[in-house]
Amino acid sequence: MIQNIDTYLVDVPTIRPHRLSVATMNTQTLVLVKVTCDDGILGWGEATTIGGLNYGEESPESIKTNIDTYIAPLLLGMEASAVAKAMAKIRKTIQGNRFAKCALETALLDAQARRLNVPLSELLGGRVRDALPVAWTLASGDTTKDIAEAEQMLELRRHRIFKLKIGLRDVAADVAHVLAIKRALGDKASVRVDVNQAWTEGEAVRGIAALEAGGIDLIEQPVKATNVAALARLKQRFDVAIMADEALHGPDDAMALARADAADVYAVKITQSGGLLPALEVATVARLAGIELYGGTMLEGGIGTAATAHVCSTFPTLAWDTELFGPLLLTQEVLREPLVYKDFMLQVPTGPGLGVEIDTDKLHAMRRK
Ligand code: MUC
Ligand code: MG
Repeated sequence: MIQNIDTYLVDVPTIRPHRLSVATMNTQTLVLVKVTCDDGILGWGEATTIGGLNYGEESPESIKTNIDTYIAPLLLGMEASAVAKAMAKIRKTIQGNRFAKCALETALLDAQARRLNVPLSELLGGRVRDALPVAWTLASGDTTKDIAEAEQMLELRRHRIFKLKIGLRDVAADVAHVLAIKRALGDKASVRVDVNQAWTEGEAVRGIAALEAGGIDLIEQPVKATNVAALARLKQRFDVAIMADEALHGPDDAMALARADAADVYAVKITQSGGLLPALEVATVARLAGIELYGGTMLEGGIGTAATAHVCSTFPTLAWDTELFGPLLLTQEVLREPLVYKDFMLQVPTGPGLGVEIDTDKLHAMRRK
């Protein structure tokens, strides 16, 4: 039986300011959910977002309040091992709130996989890979600093894929910044950009033409999420791969974008998809439509990052790798043992459930009171 559901907000400073077109992050607020079951098993989930309400429609505070007030009461007393029934009830009764739903589904599946003593990936169909290549985001806002940061990551053998956050400055300045970094790194690294919706279609045409000519590999969400027609025109116009991120909120969007032939690649995010099983559905739509996959992040801590790693470990192909570096951007760890990053890869945890443990003493010291 589901006995208790607790939610926590944890404010953690980032290792440096992280500049996106929609927000500059000096702190990340982790939203953590604990499900306690009457057989003594605990499950954890995460619903972290970026920049309060700057990135998405759910804020950390609204996620916590909505779970505490409206969603948790629907689940209390339900059979904890009947995860699909519990999620069906929530999905039928609660509108929107995809991040909150994702955290609850993660916690229920974590608990059930622990009960069955298997890694969570095995409840999702089974893993086909045990490690995932991980991109790093260069977003200090300074070209020289970004190049030094990239060189250091290559030296440490931590990352050889770099995503640059652009869209804050004018197109010419952003293009000059990106191409300076690409020239400095050469063939040692894959360089990609995320515009986070900042460009008009005209700016995107100019920007993408220059970036494609300069050897950039991937262009993420260049235009407004709602402007699917423009995304589709850009996809038809350019050879460089175009990726949908903010335009993709689960299986229905995956289907609509596929019908519109609007993207070469989908950034699969468990929170944006509304849960782990909807994220698998996004991946299935992509596979059937010939769209490639990328494991996306909302810069979650260890719980959400591990959950996404389990999901990505099951994809038959993962052509564009992942950006599951969230915990590495944070100055403090909430896990007892951090996730393992080595040889440019994140190791998918192998223990029961998510395969990671929360340090409860640290959590209680760090949580927002
Ligand atoms: C996004 O838009 O993809 C992912 C990496 C990063 O730095 O920000 C996120 C959000
Ligand atoms: Mg993005």
